[in-house]
Order: sequence, then C-alpha cells, then structure tokens
Amino acid sequence: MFDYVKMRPVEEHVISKAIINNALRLLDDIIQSDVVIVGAGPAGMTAAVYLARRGIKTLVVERRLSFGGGIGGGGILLPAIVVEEPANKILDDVGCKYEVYDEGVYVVSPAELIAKLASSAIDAGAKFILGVHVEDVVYREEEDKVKICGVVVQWTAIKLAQLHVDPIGIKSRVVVDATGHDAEVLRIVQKKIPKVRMRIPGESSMWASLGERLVVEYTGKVCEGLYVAGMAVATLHGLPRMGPIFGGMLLSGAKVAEEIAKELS
Ligand code: 48F
Repeated sequence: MFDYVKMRPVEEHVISKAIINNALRLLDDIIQSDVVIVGAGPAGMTAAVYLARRGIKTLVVERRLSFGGGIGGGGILLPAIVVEEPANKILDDVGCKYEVYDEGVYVVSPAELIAKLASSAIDAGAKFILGVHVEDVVYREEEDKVKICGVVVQWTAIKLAQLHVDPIGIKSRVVVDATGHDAEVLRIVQKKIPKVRMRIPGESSMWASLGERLVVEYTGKVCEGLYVAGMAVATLHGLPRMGPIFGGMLLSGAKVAEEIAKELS
C-alpha cells in the first residue's frame, strides 16, 4: 500500500526550521486571545468546545504533555467513566459513544472521551499548548476594581528543573480556572491580589449527587476577567467532592462557556 523505500530524506536543520517557524507563528497568534482556559481536563476541554464553536478565540494551556486531566484515571483506575443525564447531550455533541447502565446513567470509555473532547475543541478552532504551567496572572486596577487580564506561563520543563528563566505573558479578555481540585489560578489570586478578597475553604467530603448539582450551580464568574469551572468550583465554594462521576464536570464546562459568551457578545 505504501512505497516504504521512497521515504523523503529531510535534513536535520529543515526539521528544526519547520518546527521553529510554525511554533512561533502559533505563539504570535495566541499571545492575545479572547479566552485562556487553564487546564485540559473534562471541564476545560468542554468549555473550549463550546467557546470555539461560538467563534470565540480560545486557548487552552495545560502543564502536562497530554490531554484529559483526571479523565484517564477517573474510573477508580478502571477503563470506564460514569456520566449522568443531561450531560449525555454533551457526549452526543462531541460524538462520544456511551452505553446505558441504568435510567439516566451512562458509561463511557475514558480514552474515547479524552480523544473526542480534544478533537472537537481543535476542530472548532481552539488552540492547545501542552507542557506549559500557569504560574501567575496579569492584572489591572481601574477605579479600585481588580480585573484579571491574562496569565503568565512557564514551560513545565523549566519549572521542574528549577531554573530561573523569565516567563511569557499572555493577554486575554477572560481567564478560566479549570485546574481541578487544586484551583491553582484562584490560589494565585488569593495570595497575590488580596484586594479581590478571595476565600478558598477547600472541598468538603464526598456526597456525589449534591456535589454534582452544586458544582454546576456555582460555576461562573469570580471577579472581573476570571471565571471558574470544574472541581475548582468545589474548592472555591467548599462543596462536597463527588468521586468518579463526570457529568458535573462536563456541564460545568458547558455552562462557563455559555456565561462567557454572553459577557463577550
Ligand atoms: O483535574 P482535572 O481533570 O480538572 P476538572 O476538569 O475535572 C476533575 C475531574 O477530573 C476529577 C473529578 C470528577 O469527579 O473529581 O478530578 O475540574 O484537570 C485539570 C487540569 O489542569 C492542569 C492539570 O494538569 C490537569 O490536566 N493544571 C493544573 N494546574 C495547572 C494546570 C497550572 N497551574 N497550569 C497549567 N495546567
């Protein structure tokens, strides 16, 4: 089927130039985005799908070299994820297959969910940069009001090596903290911009159904320029953890996209 002996020889410097030219073009483009989503877990990737489908210039930054956050290990390390209605509509929207387990309860392959969320977001026009860690935010104060207007990122490899290298500043109209249990962006704001008066009680013990409902209900704006989605919502509002069920994460991502779209329109 393939002509295996006719592989085109490509010189080393050509490979390097192709990477540098294209990567710099991408970085130049995303350095000013409408929305920066921090974290490529279920909430962040769902938000990216619905923002990008609305034509909003969306960037997802993820500190690992892979997509998915907690999805991969979410089903108690077993290859099955539980999603409850109405989040199955999101699965339909991204073309992810599922089986009915019980009335309104569905089971999904984690590998397929990661792949379909990521490919739907990319097909819709969202850009992803993997291997970058958000270490700070950019802010301004106008008439005594704080506004978050971007993020400061560092290559994860540089951070792990504990080298001192200055970071990259990215400007955006909105930042979304979708960093999961640690709520890393919110904690940065709490620590470094006391004027926002952020209180972060941390998540409460497990109560799956209540946690799922409240995490969606409390998803939304935190202060000017900053929204929260996914498990970071539970950390911010002291909500119960829910364990390995993912409908709330997907719906939280969809809801944050809807609210941001309203604000930016
Ligand atoms: O943890 P994660 O999957 O968050 P989520 O979307 O979903 C939570 C569920 O997976 C699960 C659960 C469901 O019941 O409890 O835990 O709220 O994805 C968060 C992503 O953010 C990345 C992290 O590597 C992960 O992929 N992340 C965290 N901090 C940073 C970050 C940071 N400072 N910079 C960049 N990425």
